[in-house]
Parts: sequence; C-alpha cells; structure tokens
Amino acid sequence: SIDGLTEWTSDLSNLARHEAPQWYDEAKFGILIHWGPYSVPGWGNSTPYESYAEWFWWYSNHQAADKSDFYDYRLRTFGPDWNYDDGFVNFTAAYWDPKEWVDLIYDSGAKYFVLTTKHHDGFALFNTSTTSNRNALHYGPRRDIVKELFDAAETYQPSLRRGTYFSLPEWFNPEFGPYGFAQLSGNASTSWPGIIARNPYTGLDEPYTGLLPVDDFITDLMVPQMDILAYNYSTDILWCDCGAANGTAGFAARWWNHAREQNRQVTINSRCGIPEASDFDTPEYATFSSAQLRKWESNEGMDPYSYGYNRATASSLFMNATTIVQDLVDMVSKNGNFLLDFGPRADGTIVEAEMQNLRMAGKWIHSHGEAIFNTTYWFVMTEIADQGVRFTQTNDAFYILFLEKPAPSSDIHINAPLPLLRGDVVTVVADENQPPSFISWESSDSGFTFHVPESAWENETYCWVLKIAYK
Ligand code: FUL
Repeated sequence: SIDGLTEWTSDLSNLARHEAPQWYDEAKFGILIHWGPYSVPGWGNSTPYESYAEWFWWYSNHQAADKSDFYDYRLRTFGPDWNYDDGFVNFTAAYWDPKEWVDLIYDSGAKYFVLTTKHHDGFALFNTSTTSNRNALHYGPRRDIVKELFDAAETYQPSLRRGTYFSLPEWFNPEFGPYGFAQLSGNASTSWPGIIARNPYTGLDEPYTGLLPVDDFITDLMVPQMDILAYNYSTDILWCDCGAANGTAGFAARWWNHAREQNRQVTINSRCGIPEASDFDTPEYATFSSAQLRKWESNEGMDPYSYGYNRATASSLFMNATTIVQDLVDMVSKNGNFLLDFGPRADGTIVEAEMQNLRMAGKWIHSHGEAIFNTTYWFVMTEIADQGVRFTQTNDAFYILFLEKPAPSSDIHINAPLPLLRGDVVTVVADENQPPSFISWESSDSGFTFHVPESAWENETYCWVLKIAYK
C-alpha cells in the first residue's frame, strides 16, 4: 500500500511499505525460463540439489570431489582446451521463435513470465553495451533476446506480465571484488578461463573484452543494468538473485516513483539484497505447509534437479500435468504463487515432454481458472490441515478443491466451518463442455455433507472442484 506516501525514498522504513501489487497476487501462475550459454553444455548430473545445469561454468572448473562429474563431462565432451566462453558461438538461438514461447506460456495458463536476463555467468540477454559487452547482442545469437521476447508478449497484454531474473553477482568477474571467483577459489583472477577467451568470430584467443573497466561494480555496472531493465525494457517484475552487496535501495525508490508516474504497478522479489525492499518471498524447490500472511512465490524447475536445460534428464522425469496443477492449487490456497521453470536448448527449442505437460496442465487451468486466479486463500485451512482438500475464495464464491478424486458416488463430508448458508448454490466446476451439475448438501454438527453423483465429474482430472456461489 502506498497510502499516505507522497514519494518513495531510499529510507528503509519507507521502502518497507511497498507490497506486491494486486495484479501479481491475482496472477498466481508464472513461468521462469533459464536460458544462456550454459544451455550449450546443457548438462547437470542427477544428484539432487546443487547440480543445476546453469552452474556448469562454475562446477566444470571446480574440481571438488562432489562435482568431479561436471569436470569429467567437460573434458569428455569438449576436450582439455575448452573454456566456458568458447560455448558462446554454439549458443545460436537458430530455431528460436519468441512467439512460440509466448504462445506456450499462454497455453500453460500462466499470467506472467520471468526470463534469466543475466545469470551468475554474467552473460546478459539484453543490451548492456554501456556497461559490458558480455551479452547476446555481441556474442552467440547476436540478437536482443529480452526485447524480442517482450515484444512477442505484446499480443497478450495486459494479461501476460513480463519479468526479468537478474543475478546481482557475476561470479566470473574479477570486478565483483570480494565476492568474485578469484577470491572464492583462492586463485589469482587471471586463472579464470574466461579472462582469455577465444573470440568465436575470429577464432583467436584474445584477452577478454567483455569487461569494460569499472571503478565500482555496484554503481558502474549492477545498478545501471537494473536501470536498463526497468526503463529500457519496462520490466514488470525485477526478480533478483543472490542478494549480496547492492544498490537496491536507491534503485527501488527511483523505479517505484517512475512507475507511479506512469500509473503502473511493478514488483521486486526477496533476493535484491535488502529485506525492506522485498514484495514477496521466494522459496526454491520448496513450499509452505500452511497459509502465510506475507505473499510468497515458490520457484521450481520442471526438471527435478535443474532450472537450465539438462540433457541428462529423462523425459519421464519432468514434472507432469497432475503435479503442476496440484502444486498450483496447493500454493494458491496458502497465499502463494507458483513460478514454474523450464530450460530451453541452446538453439531455442524446448524439450517436447515439457511442452506437452505444460499444455495439458494449461487445459485444466484455463477451464478451472475461476477457482485459481483472482482468488484469495482461506485462513481457516491451517486449522483443518486435511491432506487432500484445499480452499480458495472470492467475494462471490468459495471453492473446495480435492487433490484426490473423491470415491465415486459417495457422500463427501467436510468437517470445517465452511461459509455455506441455505440458498447458496453448490456446483461442480468442470470443463466448459460439461453442463453444470447442481449438488445437494446438508449440514450437521460435524460439518457439511455433499452428495455428488459420479457423472458430475466423470471427465475431470488432476483436481476436482466444488463451488459455493453465495446467494
Ligand atoms: C538460485 C540460482 O543459483 C539457481 O541457478 C537458479 O537461478 C535459482 C532460481 O536461483 O539462487
């Protein structure tokens, strides 16, 4: 809420008053995309956790015992002379059609997306020419990826918001100072392979030119790049990563004042380094067991171990439509959003199984959206703690969502203080092609009983929904 404030300032108590906007709360479902030069090796072993393929640059140089498989893969696949930056030339985007991505995102039912505009490898997918040449306009695709994707999403405005993942640290970059690779590894910065890079267009090994000199990493590079995302690309969501040393307070105050002048609402996640300038929490491959008063968003790859493209993952392991729908329902019922990730290949294509699963889930999400979007959670749910049942509500209706198909024709009993009064109408929320089924019910001291005929949701999958429409 900005009530009573005339101006955002970098004062922390002022910044703390900024909250996730209503559109973000109502959007519920977003798609996260990890795409960059790490999509070229596109490999992470299948030990759960910390085997993210987008960390290839780090793990494949880091010969720690638990990550030796990355180093071995690199040797085996690219040979002893290969440096991470040599992969830029193979990050081609040759088959990339931004419109196809945006259509897939729309089909999945998502209402926003967040693209990695710069991951920890420091390679930007947007025009950073004033601060660094290490970007996709200069190397690899030689295209402005962020602009093309954002432009393609224009068709779906205003219902498909555009967001930017932005890693505050560049761990390869000696200018990142105390947080840089050199310091972490105890090596001199010149030992980082990226510093001498093969220029993919001349074939010559040259001193690395991606870095323009900076006096101060934060004021000369980090904040100017955040400004570019905010003002040149008009991001709706600044989705930072890693926190660390930052210039976020001043940035946020300027950005929020600017947005307000334009009558826009923008939002910032919890990883921009300042707890006060944080609109929502971001648990990773994790969720909450009960409703939270503070807005949150869980992010997770469809790949069980990675956000970036991982060729080591079998098709059958990607998150299926049942889990997508049920996780979404579960999170929404606890005041959460779901940010679901996929990692495209270096040529811009997406793994078939991921596309299929997203479209199947999307069919359900589109036809049952009234129980998901624009709803709020029901705080009473925490006291019920019933495994298979979730609740959402609007001003006009209350939804009961079952994560397991209730036994055929049996009465469904719910022992909870549902807001259900005589005269309210109970129906099954089903695919549009189904005629509405009116459900009879009765209440007793031990709750409510619904008589649902089997035919009412015989064609339903993933999640079974009852709706109470208030009189
Ligand atoms: C983490 C990163 O280290 C992962 O690579 C990924 O981007 C995830 C969303 O955030 O902090």
